[in-house]
Amino acid sequence: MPSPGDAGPVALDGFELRVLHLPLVSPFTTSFGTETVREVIVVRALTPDGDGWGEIVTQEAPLYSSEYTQGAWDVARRWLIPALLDRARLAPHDVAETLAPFVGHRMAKAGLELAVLDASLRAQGVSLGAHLGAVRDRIPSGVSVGIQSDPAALVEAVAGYLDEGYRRIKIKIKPGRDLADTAAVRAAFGDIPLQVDANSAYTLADADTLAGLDDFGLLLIEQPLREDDLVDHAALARLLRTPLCLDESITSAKAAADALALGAAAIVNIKAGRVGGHLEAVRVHDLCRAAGVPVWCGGMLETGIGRAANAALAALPRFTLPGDVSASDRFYRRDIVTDPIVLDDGHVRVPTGPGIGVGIDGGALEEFTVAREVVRR
Ligand code: OSB
Ligand code: MG
Repeated sequence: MPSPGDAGPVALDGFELRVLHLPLVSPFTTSFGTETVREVIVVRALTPDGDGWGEIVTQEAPLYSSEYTQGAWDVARRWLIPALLDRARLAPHDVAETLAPFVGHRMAKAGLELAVLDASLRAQGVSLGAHLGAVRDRIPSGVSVGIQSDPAALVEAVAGYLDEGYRRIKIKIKPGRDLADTAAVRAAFGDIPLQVDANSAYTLADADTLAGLDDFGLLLIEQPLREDDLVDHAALARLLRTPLCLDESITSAKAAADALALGAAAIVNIKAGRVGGHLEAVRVHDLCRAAGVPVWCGGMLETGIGRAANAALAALPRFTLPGDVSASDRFYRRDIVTDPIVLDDGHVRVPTGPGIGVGIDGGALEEFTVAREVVRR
């Protein structure tokens, strides 16, 4: 059922998919591995009234989630896109429902939905921020810092980001690289807004180590346990003073409601890709807002396309903590948009142009494309 705020339908001629390889300015190491190149899928919705752009935020390997580039590529071209092209006209709010019979593959669905949403909003001259309910024109910017060779190198990396003006530091941790790394950052920089992200690297048996993090006055501990471990997260939460925040576990608004009901999270990281799209992300936001739970906007090393869309999402009212919406140059020397997001006084601007509000740099897009396919109706 359409509601008054819904974006109008588009006539879909087809979709273009591209796999991009973007070199990172420095390696990014998490508990699940090191990346030096960002592999990502860019989606272009083709309509008679203009193109729309989206990004499928999968990574090359299924290490953060079960989704990965070639799986997303296959399910998009074999199943998801044909289902969307079956509809003569399609409104953005009908994308998720049309794709609902296909289990999982939320990042692939989110990238397709964003492309349709962008095409629709560009045709209507409405910005994504305005459409989603943004209440700010700029947002405070946090940065996610990968695991470095040792705590001294981590301190040096964090110093650089603080100098640039980032308003909140998140450091990645894993077993053996947790307490000393966190202590080093606290000792070097005092009372800065600081949080840690474990990307599911621990079990409940590590509760004593994780309780050791209570000494550092962190804003939160992000996803210490596995994606499915909601009950264990709830048990862990009772053993810690530091608030637990879930990332991987929050795969939908329903999953968020369940996590909150269980006491598995006091704070929620919202990523549109992980929950199947920006419209579902707004539903996660709305239910957290109703429950009095703070949220912040996570990131997946997005290109300028997904980064612009993240900035729009992060401008909603309950995004009260700085998110991982950093400047494009934190990851990339050259972006694929004409107006990459920059850091200004520790903030990033919420785009105001139609749709995601950024233009595509065709030359850069070509430079980084390693595979391309067009699926037409
Ligand atoms: O867990 O938040 C995460 C990057 C890839 C996969 C998972 C995560 C991350 C980050 C980087 O932390 C966030 C960013 O885009 O800046
Ligand atoms: Mg995370």
